[in-house]
Amino acid sequence: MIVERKSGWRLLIIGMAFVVCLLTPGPANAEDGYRLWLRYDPLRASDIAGYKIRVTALVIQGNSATLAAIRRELSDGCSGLLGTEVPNAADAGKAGSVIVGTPESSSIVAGLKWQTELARLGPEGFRIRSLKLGNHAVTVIASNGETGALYGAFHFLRLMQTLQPIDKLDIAQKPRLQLRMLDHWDNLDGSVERGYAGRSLWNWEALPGTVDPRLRDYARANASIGINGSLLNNVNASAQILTPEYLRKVAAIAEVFRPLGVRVFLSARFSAPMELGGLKTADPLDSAVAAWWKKKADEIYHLIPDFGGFVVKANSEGQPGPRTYNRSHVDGANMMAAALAPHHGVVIWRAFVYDMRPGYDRAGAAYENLQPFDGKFAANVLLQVKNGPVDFQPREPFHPLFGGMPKTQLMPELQITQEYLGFSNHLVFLASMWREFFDSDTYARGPGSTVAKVVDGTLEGQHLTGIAGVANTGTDRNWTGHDFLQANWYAFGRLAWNPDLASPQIAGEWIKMTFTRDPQTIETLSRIMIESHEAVVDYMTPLGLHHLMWGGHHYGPAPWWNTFERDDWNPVYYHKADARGLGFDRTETGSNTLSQYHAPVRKEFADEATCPEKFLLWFHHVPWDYRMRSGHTLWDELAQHYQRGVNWTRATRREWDALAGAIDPERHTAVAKKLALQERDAVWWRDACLTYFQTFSQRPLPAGVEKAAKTLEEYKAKSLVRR
Ligand code: GCW
Repeated sequence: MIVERKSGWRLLIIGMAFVVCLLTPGPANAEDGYRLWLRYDPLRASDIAGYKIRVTALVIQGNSATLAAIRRELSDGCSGLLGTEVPNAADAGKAGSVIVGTPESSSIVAGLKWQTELARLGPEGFRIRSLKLGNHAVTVIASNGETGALYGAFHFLRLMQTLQPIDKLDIAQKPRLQLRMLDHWDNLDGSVERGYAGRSLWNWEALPGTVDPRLRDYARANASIGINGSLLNNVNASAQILTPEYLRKVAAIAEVFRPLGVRVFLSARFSAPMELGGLKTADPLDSAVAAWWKKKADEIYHLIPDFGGFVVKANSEGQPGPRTYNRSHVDGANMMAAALAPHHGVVIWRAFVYDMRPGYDRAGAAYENLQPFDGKFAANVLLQVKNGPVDFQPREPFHPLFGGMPKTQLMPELQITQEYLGFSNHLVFLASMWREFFDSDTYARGPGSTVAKVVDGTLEGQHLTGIAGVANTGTDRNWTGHDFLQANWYAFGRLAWNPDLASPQIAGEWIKMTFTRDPQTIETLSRIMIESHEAVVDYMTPLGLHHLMWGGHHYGPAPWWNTFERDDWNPVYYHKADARGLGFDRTETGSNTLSQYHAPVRKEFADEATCPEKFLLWFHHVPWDYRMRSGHTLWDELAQHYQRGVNWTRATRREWDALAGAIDPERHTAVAKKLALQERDAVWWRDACLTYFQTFSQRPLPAGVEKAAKTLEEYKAKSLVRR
């Protein structure tokens, strides 16, 4: 009997499950994160009412591939969000028509006589206005360029996705930066350097014959946030990418990206003329070398007329470069720039140069190597500088080259992939970190000379501007490994478009488009995201500590590490813990690389009393008993920061668990698993770091800070890498 009853229940459960399956969308719509923030599921009836009368037909005249992409996106987007088919129409004969185009593609747009305004906004800017055509209330999305019209279309969709009114629109926008690029550190064998979301998206073996349809979705996602360039291969480059065989593959990718406004760039190995051309040298002043690059550029542009240009990592971490031939960075960059100039291509020269010298400070190396060349680079060269002077640490002060090279076009390089921030396991919203960077005042031209103004060209009147983000994408179904880290791709694009956007705004938009429109849940998620960066800094590298991570993989803590052949790859080089205290003295009594900043910044950072405590140990070696502003000793405060970081991961897990009913089960479970890893790692960071630093401080842990579960020897024994 019991058995029978059980099977009766089982049948009922199976029956119910079947009904549930019929009612819920099938695998194509499964909440696996694939759709990113471009989810066009129907809005609630109450939200739609105002939209429906404003969006009754799509009027997109003309026939180019970009116009077709606009038509498809708006049709999918509007029909999806409004839960009803929004038809295409040939003319604006209906109230609620949404008209999109350029003065060339659309007679309606041309008839509006917006030429002056559209010219001011440029080919990527757009104007969106609600107006009357005849007797009909319509919406016009116009640009001088089709890419601008595409961006306008995405903006319009975003307004509805984020529940903004669309009845009285009067919007004019243009990107503040010209080159808005994702840099992929993808190798030709499909692996991704510092990639934590699967393999490379480019399937080189299948190309050019087969192009994965996913590449179109990648380009769409980029276009939706205004990203207009993609560096396809690792800056630790193989020359092979420049062979005719590979260039054809690159051209096939470029074909797919082009309608969506994304141009391709390639990392060029400086020694390619030797490896591919059989030359005996890659000396940039050798005429055969220059001729080789010129020919190569011609060949590339023949295949890819809108090719963006080269990114070059030269004389950095073992890569070849002009210094190998006793030539300067300028010699190298300008020689390559001359090859690209006739085609309007650019050279993006990386400033990540830090040849070890005994007793030197790595944080000052890029400035020492590059700053003397200010004003010497050709007009089509940009110098790509990481946000901080060391290397994408959880927190760094801004790089002193920003504000230090007024006559050079500087292009920040941010890292979206989380090499030093817990890979794709840790929830960290990087917009807060980037905000801090953009808002930093360089004082290059007095107060208010923020990094944002250096970068967007307004401070020094630069003509060519740009920004790059090292991508966190891969073949994982949800693109970024962790559902929340899609937000960093999104935030990068939004900030590249407008470096003044506030992080809560970006977080809010993203949450509404990606997870939920429930106000209470938005508030919780937004708070978690905004708090996350400080929390990660707390449990990894508080108070200006940096570079404490394990080995070559950079996951987990190893402050004791001192066995790499290069001093400046060892954590002990950076924290300098001893019986007296902790931190790197970069003031006059130490390396004095603080002198690379302008006087007001230098003065503020040089004095322990005025140095922001978040940078204290970056610039100073501070005694363990030093009194912090809170009144606590350095040691106690350090320990409290570590504990605070751990507490945050626990509180966040609880909050996330409580949202079980508010988030779809698939992504809720996936994120919950990641948060468990994050707590585990935070505890590990706290315990390993404090146990180790305690051997120097010789002080007890303050009240409220938990004791480590293991001995220092045990922490040292094993690195833990989980992806
Ligand atoms: O952050 C470091 C990474 C290297 C990287 C290098 C760089 C591509 O550990 O993996 O190499 O920076 O930016 O060149």
